[in-house]
Amino acid sequence: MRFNTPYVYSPEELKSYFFGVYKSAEAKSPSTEPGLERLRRLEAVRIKKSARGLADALREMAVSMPFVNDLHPFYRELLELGVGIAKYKHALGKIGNAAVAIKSISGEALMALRTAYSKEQIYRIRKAYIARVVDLIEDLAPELETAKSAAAFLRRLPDVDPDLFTVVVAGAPNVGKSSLVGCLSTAKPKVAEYPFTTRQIHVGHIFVRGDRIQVIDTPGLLDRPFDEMNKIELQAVLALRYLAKVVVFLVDPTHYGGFDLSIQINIFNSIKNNFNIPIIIVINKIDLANDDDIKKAEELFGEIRIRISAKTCSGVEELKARILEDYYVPYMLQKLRQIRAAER
Ligand SMILES: Nc1nc2c(ncn2[C@@H]2O[C@H](COP(=O)(O)OP(=O)(O)OP(=O)(O)O)[C@@H](O)[C@H]2O)c(=O)[nH]1
Ligand SMILES: [Mg+2]
Repeated sequence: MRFNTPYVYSPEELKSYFFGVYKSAEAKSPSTEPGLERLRRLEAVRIKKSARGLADALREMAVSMPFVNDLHPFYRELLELGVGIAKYKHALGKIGNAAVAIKSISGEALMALRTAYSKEQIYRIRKAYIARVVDLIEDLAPELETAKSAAAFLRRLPDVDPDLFTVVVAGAPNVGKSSLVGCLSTAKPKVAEYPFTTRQIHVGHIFVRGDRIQVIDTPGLLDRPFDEMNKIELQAVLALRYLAKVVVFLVDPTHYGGFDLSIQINIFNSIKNNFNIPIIIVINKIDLANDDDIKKAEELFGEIRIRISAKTCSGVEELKARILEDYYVPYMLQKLRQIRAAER
């Protein structure tokens, strides 16, 4: 899902927009009208137009941002991680309320204007109106800042469709997850010889006759409890919790990746014990691993039937076939059965 977020103005931009509308407003009055009436009429038009313009801009910002309750839990939790839901709601609420407050400020000014009996009094009303509006805009600075960073954050989020059948590739850092996702799907994520290369979720697709399977590359997981994970690791956890229909757990049996098999098995056990999702264990870097490495990994992880090299993509076709035959097709058949049963 791609988020359309509005342009979020800074306090300075809002002020200059407000003054621009205020100054450009004109009022037609008959040439016979006395000066005081002419001034009153002009001032009333300026107040009305500037207040309406500002209120519309504020309301538009507040209502064009995604509503938290409409978000899929995956995106809701990402927003919680990246911005904080309470902070987000508070900011949009305050911006929306400011739109209402502008109307009452202008209403009061217009009321006072009606009974003003001198030019000086009209100038005082104008000054007080402008000062209150400027205060209100300046008071919104932290909330506008939050809304601006939330909009940027939402625009950067991966384009995930939570309804598609999804394969999540997970494992320790540097085991070859991004390389595998590159072999398996349309995505071409960044691959590098150092750990923590992938810092956010990346999405690719496998096209199967008229349908798509979503493949998700995740940041590497470390062997530690969920409550000690950083925001980057937690994105992998969210993909597992909300999107995965099957997990490809990638194991690096060599010493080159930098994460020992004892660490990798703990990460595997943590996924197995905390998520109720089928896991395919895949052993990677077989072009580099020696027989001893592979034997050790097999003993530790139990029956490993798929060995690949994500560097050359060898063995990946077999993995793809397993995903399709063992998980995707049964899942789709089950879904079809449910639809038929519901129609009966
Ligand atoms: N020889 C060999 N190298 C591999 C293989 N798979 C990945 N690599 C190398 O291992 C390094 C890490 O690969 P990535 O695909 O970036 O690993 P990752 O798991 O996505 O790493 P993070 O995103 O940092 O967690 C790169 O230098 C890859 O070229 C493989 O099958 N054989
Ligand atoms: Mg990676």
